[in-house]
Amino acid sequence: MIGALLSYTLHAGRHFFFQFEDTKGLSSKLIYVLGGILSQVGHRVLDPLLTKWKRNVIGQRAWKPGRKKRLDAPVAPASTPLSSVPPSPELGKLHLDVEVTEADKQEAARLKAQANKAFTSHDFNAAANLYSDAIEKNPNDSTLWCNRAYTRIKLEEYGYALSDATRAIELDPRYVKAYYRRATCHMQILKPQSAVADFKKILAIEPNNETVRSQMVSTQKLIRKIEFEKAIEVEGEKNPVDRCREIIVEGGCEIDATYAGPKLPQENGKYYMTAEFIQEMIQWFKEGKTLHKRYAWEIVMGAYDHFVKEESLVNVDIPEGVSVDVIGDVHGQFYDVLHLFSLTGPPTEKHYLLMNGDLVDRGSWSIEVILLAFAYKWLYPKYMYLNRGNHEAKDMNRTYGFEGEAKHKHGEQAYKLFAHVFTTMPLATLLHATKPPSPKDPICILSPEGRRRFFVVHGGLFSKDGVTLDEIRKIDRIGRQPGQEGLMCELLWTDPQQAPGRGPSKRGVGIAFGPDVTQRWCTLNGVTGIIRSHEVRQNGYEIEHDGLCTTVFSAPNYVDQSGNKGAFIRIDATGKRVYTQFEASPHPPMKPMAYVQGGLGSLMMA
Ligand SMILES: [Mn+2]
Repeated sequence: MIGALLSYTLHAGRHFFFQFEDTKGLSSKLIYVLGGILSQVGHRVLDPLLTKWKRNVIGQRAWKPGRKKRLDAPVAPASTPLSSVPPSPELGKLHLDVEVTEADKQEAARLKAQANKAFTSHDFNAAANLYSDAIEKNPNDSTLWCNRAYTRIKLEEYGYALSDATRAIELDPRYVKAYYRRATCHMQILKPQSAVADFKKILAIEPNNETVRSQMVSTQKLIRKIEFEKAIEVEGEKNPVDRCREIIVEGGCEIDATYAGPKLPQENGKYYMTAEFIQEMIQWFKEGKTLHKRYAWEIVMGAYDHFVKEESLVNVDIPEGVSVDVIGDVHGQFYDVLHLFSLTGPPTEKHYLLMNGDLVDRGSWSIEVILLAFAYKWLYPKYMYLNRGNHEAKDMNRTYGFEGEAKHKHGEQAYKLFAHVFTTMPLATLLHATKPPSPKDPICILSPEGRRRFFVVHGGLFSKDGVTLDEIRKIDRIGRQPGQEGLMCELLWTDPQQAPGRGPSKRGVGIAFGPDVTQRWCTLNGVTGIIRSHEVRQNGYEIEHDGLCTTVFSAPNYVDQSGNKGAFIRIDATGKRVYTQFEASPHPPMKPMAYVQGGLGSLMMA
């Protein structure tokens, strides 16, 4: 125990010294060097002890979310999430003086070449596995760690990637690319201050690296902006919906004569939505044009009026003769959404649509996608449903493009309106079959009325057992951001894992939940299965946790490089599920994240 504490203190100490180094000056440099030496000694002496202690005392005990997470720390084998990527080997095996035979070095080099090839052909899962095999053979090679970090960035496993990049830096403290990868991870998990620290390290090694210098300056600007916005929030700004209505009453947002796009009809001085307008709007969008700002506001407020009436968990019955299509992340891929809607059909009284969050960010037609979805919500509130995703959130929109795009296309106030209305979107939807399952169907968990029902949510389940549907229904969501913990954060952020129990998140936010967690939760709540999105799946969908947890993802060839299919799930009145896959559609030549502010798009695309 004492050993563990000491090692931890030294580790923390070194982090402190690393921070210290950023504030120039000889004395701090000296302290930093001393800190480094102390920490290395500490690691060498204490780590074997620590590892031993962990094996003996902790054994196979599962990781618990309450325990402090250390992204760069080793994790006991039973606690690591089995995602697409195997976990990092334990720290105990990774001392810097590991003896590697010539034969192992050669084998590692061979595996690395294969991994590089897989990476180039965008098979990131295969690449990550091959780098892991190479690391097994030669854990002293910092390039293997750095390359695997990059691969894991591509897989959006930023928590894992951060730990790999840190390892590469430990092996080679002058490894510029490793600092760059780590800075990327820090940006992705919304820790720009830490990214700046890494940029500074790079500039200390390469003072003439202008790309990094300009990225650092942009990031520092971003930090100031975040602080400025926080200050305003504290002062308490008016609800953006009320503010927009005020501006409209004051005549501050009228349609000018030069506007040549589709026009919303009016009755008694109030705009209303029609199916014809939606068709004209789609056509207008395909011509690369934007709606008048006023119409954008009206559509967002039209959807808002329905969202605010919905509970945080929405109940939707599927009557006889009706089906519901569940759609996963679409991430601003408007041309794929048009293709998808041609497969699902529009929402009607016989056919509902449920979009399961992450409609915006990444793709550069996020405005087109969200306005289309909101227009349908306004027109058909009982046939069109939307759940909030982790990207319907301010901090994500700032980083992943939607904020920049919304301001570019419709201005500052429109973005504020979107940001607020996102907080009114429900967090989950419970789809109830109204007919009993056929006696021939396999036995499954049923509702108290003996019907199949599905819990549809963007991320997944919780860091604790026993959460009831009622608790979810009562979550106070309006005006709130998901944050870093709590039920709302977990609904929007968590991922399933193959190993039982719970594990740390590969993303660095939320947790991972195992098949037993899903089983217990579904049994407790009489839920036949969870349908969630949030993660790319090569086939567009994947049935996991013994059929109780299904992932559906609807952005084919995600960010123009994942090569995955998209899918949607159709559910009928008996709760039968049918899966449909689709391929990516061509789109005009515009890159994902084109609107990320301050020229940070290239960094975020890494
Ligand atoms: Mn997501």
